[in-house]
Amino acid sequence: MNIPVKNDKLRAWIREVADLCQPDDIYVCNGSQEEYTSMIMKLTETGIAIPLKKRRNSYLFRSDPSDVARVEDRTYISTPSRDDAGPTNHWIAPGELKKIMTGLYRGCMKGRTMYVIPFSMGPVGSPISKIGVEISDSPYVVVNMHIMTRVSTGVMEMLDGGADFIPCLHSIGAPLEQGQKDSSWPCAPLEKKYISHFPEENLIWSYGSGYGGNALLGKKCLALRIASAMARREGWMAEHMLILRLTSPEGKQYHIAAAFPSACGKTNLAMMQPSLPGWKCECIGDDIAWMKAGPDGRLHAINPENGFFGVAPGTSYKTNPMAMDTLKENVIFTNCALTDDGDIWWEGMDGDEPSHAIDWKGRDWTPQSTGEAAHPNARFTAPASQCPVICGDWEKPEGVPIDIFIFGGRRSTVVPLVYEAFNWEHGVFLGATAASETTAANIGAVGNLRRDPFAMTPFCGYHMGDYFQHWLDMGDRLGDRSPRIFYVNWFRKSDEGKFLWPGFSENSRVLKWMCERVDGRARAQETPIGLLPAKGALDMTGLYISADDMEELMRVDRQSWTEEIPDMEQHFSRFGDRLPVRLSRQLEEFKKRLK
Ligand code: OXD
Ligand code: MN
Repeated sequence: MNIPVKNDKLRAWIREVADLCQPDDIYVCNGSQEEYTSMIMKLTETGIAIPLKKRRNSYLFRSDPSDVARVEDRTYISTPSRDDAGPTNHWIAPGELKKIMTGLYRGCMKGRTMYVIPFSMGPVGSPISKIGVEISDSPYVVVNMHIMTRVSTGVMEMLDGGADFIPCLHSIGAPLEQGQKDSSWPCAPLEKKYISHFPEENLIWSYGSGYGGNALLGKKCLALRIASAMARREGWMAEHMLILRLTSPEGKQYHIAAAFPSACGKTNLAMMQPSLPGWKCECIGDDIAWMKAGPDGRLHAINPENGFFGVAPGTSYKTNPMAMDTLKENVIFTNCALTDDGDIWWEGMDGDEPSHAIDWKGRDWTPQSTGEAAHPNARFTAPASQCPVICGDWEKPEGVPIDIFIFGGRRSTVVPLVYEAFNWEHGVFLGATAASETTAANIGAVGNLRRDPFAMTPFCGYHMGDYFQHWLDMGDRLGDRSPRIFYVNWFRKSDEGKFLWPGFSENSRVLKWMCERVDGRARAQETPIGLLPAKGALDMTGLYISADDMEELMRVDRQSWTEEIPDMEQHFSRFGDRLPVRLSRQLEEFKKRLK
């Protein structure tokens, strides 16, 4: 078989995978518009992609009902020693895992084409970017990778010139026997799904799922799990963070990176439009930040992705108008409902619900139906460049200098609207103990408190205790050029269960206070948990919140915080002797401040 690839390592890997998986064909992707169009045409002809009359060049896909989300229980960090994967990751020894998966991969692409997808995470040629090559037997993966990553002949030229790459092997795990009819979303049963990472070899093997982060391997697998392990080795950071630029009325720019667990409004904040007159917010990324110290000694961030793979339900002109405007054309929708006039629909969209639609399983749906019309994890895949507020510098190879880190979660009680860490080490403590109440998007009972350090629990490619240490080391290295660290909670409720803070564009008031703290202009008051805005320091011009509600939003109740301590201790105890001493000391100091 002639493989049009000059890079020796890549050619050898393609041969090896082809021998194992036995595809009918091999196709090396070039990322062109023609390639995208011809693949979409084929998917449309077979009924797999449904063209949408109301949105130009946009298509709806429906997954198998068993294959609708990331499968954390089948996701492995396979380090030679179990200890190195840590208590937050599933682990199988590399030899054993490779043996199981090699058995599954044998002949798994029979009857299918094997696509070779060369891609760059980050702008092609940026010193922070990395090259990956995904081999996949899913045309749905190819078209999504076209949007979510940079697939191009430029990447192949770099590979031909000898550039190194991260091999990402993916199969849906559904070989076709001769004459066998294909299903519209072939995949393997749950017990055969494996999403495996070999961080010491920079290698990803995924089998059995065609959905999202299980299959688009540039995203969670490469840009977070493998990249976090590389970043630790190489002295940089790969984080589950949005990146935005805020510009003050005077024209001063601030760059903010924020980490929140799922369902806490990350995409909404990334595209937020400030309610405060004269302030401007631009989006650089909505999910992942890669950051390296620049020649100026500051931390510079790039968004390694090229598109948004966002949760559709709940997205509306009210919650995120900029996302809605991003979705007008050139979008892939997955597991949304189809309206009778050829548009998509999901729960929480503006306007009336349709009187009839086809639900995500392809069945008739009316408002009287029992299930949702769109799956709660229905997604849009959209080019980031289409976002009306994408920052002009979002593809700058050197990235943008980060001024502010934000951590947060969803807490109906206890945690105030905003506070600042006393210093970097205390900020790392805040990130390490970050917690959020579970929502319908998480497993387990709704409303349970779950510690999700740095929003990285499902995405850290090594021992979480070592990850905390890496954050401390980065702070030591950055010194007085480190970003300032804040913690926010947009979700505090009154005793009657009403949200106390309006959120969305009003969050600009909180961001403004942070910027003024960076400039040394805003006043703060010291409390046991950190530095809160002093009375009157938060700009409330044009927003009425009663004095009582404001007080509750900012309340630091020693008793409730003291009640959190056992849970924090238990959380820290999971990391054993890999918990940095500096963090156990932080906890002790916190306890003392609460007395
Ligand atoms: C995502 C996630 O899809 O964090 O971004 O689950
Ligand atoms: Mn995410």
